[in-house]
Amino acid sequence: MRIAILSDFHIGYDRFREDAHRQAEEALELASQSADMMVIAGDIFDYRHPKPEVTVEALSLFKKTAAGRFSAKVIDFDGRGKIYTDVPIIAIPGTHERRTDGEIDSIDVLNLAGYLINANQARAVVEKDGEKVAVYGVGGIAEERFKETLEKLDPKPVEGAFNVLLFHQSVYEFLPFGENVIRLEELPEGFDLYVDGHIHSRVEAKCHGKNFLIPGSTVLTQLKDGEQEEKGFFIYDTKTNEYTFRKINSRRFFVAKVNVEGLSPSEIGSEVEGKIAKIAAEGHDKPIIRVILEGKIKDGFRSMDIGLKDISDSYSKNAIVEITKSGIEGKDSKEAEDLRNGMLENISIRDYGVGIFLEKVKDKGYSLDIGPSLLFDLLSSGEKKEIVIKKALESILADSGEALPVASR
Ligand SMILES: [Mn+2]
Repeated sequence: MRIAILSDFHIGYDRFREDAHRQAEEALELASQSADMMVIAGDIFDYRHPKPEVTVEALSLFKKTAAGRFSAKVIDFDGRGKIYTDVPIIAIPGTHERRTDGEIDSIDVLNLAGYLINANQARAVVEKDGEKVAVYGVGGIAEERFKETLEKLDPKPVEGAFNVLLFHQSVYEFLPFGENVIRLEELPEGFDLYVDGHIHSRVEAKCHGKNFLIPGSTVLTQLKDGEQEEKGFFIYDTKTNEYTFRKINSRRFFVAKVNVEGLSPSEIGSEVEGKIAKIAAEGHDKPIIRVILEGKIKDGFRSMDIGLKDISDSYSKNAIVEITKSGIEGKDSKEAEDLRNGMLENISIRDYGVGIFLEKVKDKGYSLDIGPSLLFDLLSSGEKKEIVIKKALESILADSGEALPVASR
C-alpha cells in the first residue's frame, strides 16, 4: 500500500493563516491523489480551542479529502471512542490540540463528522486487496509522561500486517530538550515504520532498523534554520519500504546571518541590504527573510543606533523581512535568552512553562505527587480554581512540613 505521511498543518495559525490553509489543502489534495491511505501525525489545528471559523475551515478541507477515491478501507478499530467512517485517514491530536485527559479535543469534531479517524491511544487496521496496514496512534502529551504512557499502553504490532507507530513528541536525537525526552531506542520494537510529528523540519532516520520519518509541518511557524527547506509530505510504499518526499508550494524562508563585528551602523545597513537584495532577486513569491545580526558593533555605537526599519520597509512588497538584533545585545535573563535561542523554538510555550515550573518546585525542595503537566493543566484550566489550588498546594506541601496556607476569600 502507499501511505501518505503528513503532519502539523496548524490550521488557524494567526500569523500565516492563508498559508496554513492553502498549504494544507495542497498537501491533502496531492496526498489523496497519490496514496491509498493517509496518516496525520498531529497538530492539524493550531489551537486547543479553535474558533468556529477555523473549525469550519478544517471541516471543509477534510470534507473534500474524505470524499476522495481511496481504494483502501478501515476494517478494524479498537479505540474507546466511536468512528464514523471507513475512509483510511488516520490522525492523532498533537500538542497544540492537547487538552486534559478524557476531554473532547478539536480533532474529535473531524472524527465525528466522519472525515477522519482519531486513533489516539488506539489502533486502526486498514485493508486493500488483502494487504493490511495497522496504525497504532499515541496523541501528543507532555514529554515527561510519554515513556510511562507508552509502557502502560504497551502497543504491539499486529501479526500479518504492516505496522505503523504514529505519535507526536520530541525525540532526543533531534530535539535534545531535557532528559525526559524519549530516545529512538526507547520506542517500542516490532513496528515496520515509525512516524512522528511535532518537529517542524523533515527527519529521515532509523529506529530499531526500520524507517523513522518526520514529514515536518506544511506551514512555516518557528522561523528557525531547519525551516528553510521546502515543505511537503512523504509517500511510503509498504511493499518496498521505499519513500519519496513530495514538495508543496510553500512560502520560502531564508536565514541570513550578518557579522557586525566592528562595523558602524551605516556599514551594517549596507551589509543587511545586500543580503536581503540577493535573496529578493531570486524571485520567490514573497519569502520570509530573517536577518540575524551577530557580533559586537563598533565602539561608541549602541545597537539601537542601527535603524533598519527603512530597509525592511523598502522590501515589504517583495519579502517579509525580520531583523533580529538580539545577537549583539547584552545578556538577558536565562529564560528570555533561551526562548530567543534557536534550540527552544521547537518547544511550545506551554512545555517550556511546565519545565520552568518543575525546576522551581524542585529548587524549593518540594516534591510533586502529581505530574507537573497535570498540575499545570489544572491550574490553567480556569475551572474550579479553589479546589484545584487547594489540591495542588496539598500535594506540593505534603513532604515539606509547611502548613497549608489558609485560603482567603
Ligand atoms: Mn506543531
